[in-house]
Amino acid sequence: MVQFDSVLIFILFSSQVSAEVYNYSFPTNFAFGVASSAYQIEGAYNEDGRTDSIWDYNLHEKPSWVIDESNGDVACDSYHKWEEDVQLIKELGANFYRFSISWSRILPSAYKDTEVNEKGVAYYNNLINKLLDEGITPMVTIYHWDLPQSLQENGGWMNATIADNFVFYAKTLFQLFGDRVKHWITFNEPIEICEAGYSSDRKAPFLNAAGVGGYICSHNVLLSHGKTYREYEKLFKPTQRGQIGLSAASYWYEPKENSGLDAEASHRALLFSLGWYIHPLVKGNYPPIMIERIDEISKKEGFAESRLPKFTDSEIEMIRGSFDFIGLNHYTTVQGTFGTDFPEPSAYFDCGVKSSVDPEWEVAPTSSWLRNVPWGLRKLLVWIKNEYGNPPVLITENGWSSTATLDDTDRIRYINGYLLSVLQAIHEDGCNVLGYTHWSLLDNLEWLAGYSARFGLVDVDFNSSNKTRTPRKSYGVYQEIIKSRRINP
Ligand code: GBH
Repeated sequence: MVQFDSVLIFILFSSQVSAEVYNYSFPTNFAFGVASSAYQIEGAYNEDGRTDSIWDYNLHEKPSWVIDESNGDVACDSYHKWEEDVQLIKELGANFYRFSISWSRILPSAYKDTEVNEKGVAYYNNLINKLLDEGITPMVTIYHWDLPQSLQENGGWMNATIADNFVFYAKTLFQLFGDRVKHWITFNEPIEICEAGYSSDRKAPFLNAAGVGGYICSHNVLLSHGKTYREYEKLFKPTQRGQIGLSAASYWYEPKENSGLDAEASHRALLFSLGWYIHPLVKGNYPPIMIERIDEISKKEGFAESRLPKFTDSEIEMIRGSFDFIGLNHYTTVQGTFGTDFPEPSAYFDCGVKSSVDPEWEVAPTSSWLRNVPWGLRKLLVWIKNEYGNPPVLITENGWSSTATLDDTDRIRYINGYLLSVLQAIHEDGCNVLGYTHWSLLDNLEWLAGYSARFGLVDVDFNSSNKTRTPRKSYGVYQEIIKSRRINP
């Protein structure tokens, strides 16, 4: 049986990748990292002057938002256990650590021109300095979904004045840490911040304004990003010489049937998701197909103006080229086909593409949306290359959710497959891929899925008072990949 299984796996696998792929190695300048985010790991939610974010506020108000009614009050307790985290990253051999900074720890009053909280600053200074001491490059996400609640009370990302507050916060970080931090990501996954947070109730602040909220929020996020990039360029880059990008999330959309129609549908879905954010950064404005369709559908629905806000010419100039690298968070693949069976108004109806999955694709035991489809990453990288002129892409997240087991062979299969796919994109397709970041170092608060979906290379015992960390099998495999710079067949 074992024999039979491995033969079968070999046949399945070899239909996707050839044996030569195992001879490829990662280019010398290709970097490996691990990622986390503040609310998901830090805990200490009310310590040392930190104020509430929209996640603290909402999960305290209504714990049932989260499957197991858990929240980030303690999480992995990385606010106290950061030295252990750094040690784990060091032993792993990772080149960089991508983490996010909590806005409400640095600026408890959140708004521009308010006071910096020295204790919050000290926490990140200690972390950054320790990473550098250990030879690990710090990479900072400025905003990973934890908007200070006081700003949400003023409309959050629906209010255009948010840009000034965000730029002030970002400049505060450049001033405080930019002498040592050279890699910045303004926003993690605007589509989740906005579509999930403002068009639906899948993420805080659960605004649920379908077809409207996501577009306004995204517009303000893109303007905030562009302004931040230009301020950095003018005031900090000449001396600090760092790089700024934005991390966009995207599925790969595989045409459901091998037909021109499904290919067109899948292409359109990519423009409406990844293109929503990358198109402005590379070309200055939203994808023309988004503008056309949303304008037309809004009109039919009786809206006086398009639900998609418009950039002015000077805003287009500001946003075009506002990146040093494109951050890509990629987890999985879906199949696309045209469809109109959606509520109106909604971004789904505007896009008009239905998605499904191939039941043959291995599904993650603790995340029903996540399937192991390694070739999807390669196709997505090639799509970006063709669509946007082969910009430098840093894979800022990719990962798998296992059960709490230490023997996570499913995650190992996922990592090997996705990294082989990256090797093919580099060596066979000429894609400009700078590095790979595994999500995540530790098991952590998986938003509304609580602590059940475990994304860590390292297991965290959430029942233990000291949140005991234990490396899984996959930790050793990733360690070996980083060391050998290739995939071991
Ligand atoms: C990332 O988002 C996040 O940046 C990170 O914080 C998170 O922990 C990690 O992924 C793992 O999820 O359940 O059908 O509503 C990845 C993009 C898009 C993946 C929304 C989960 C939920 C699908 N996410 N998706 S559903």
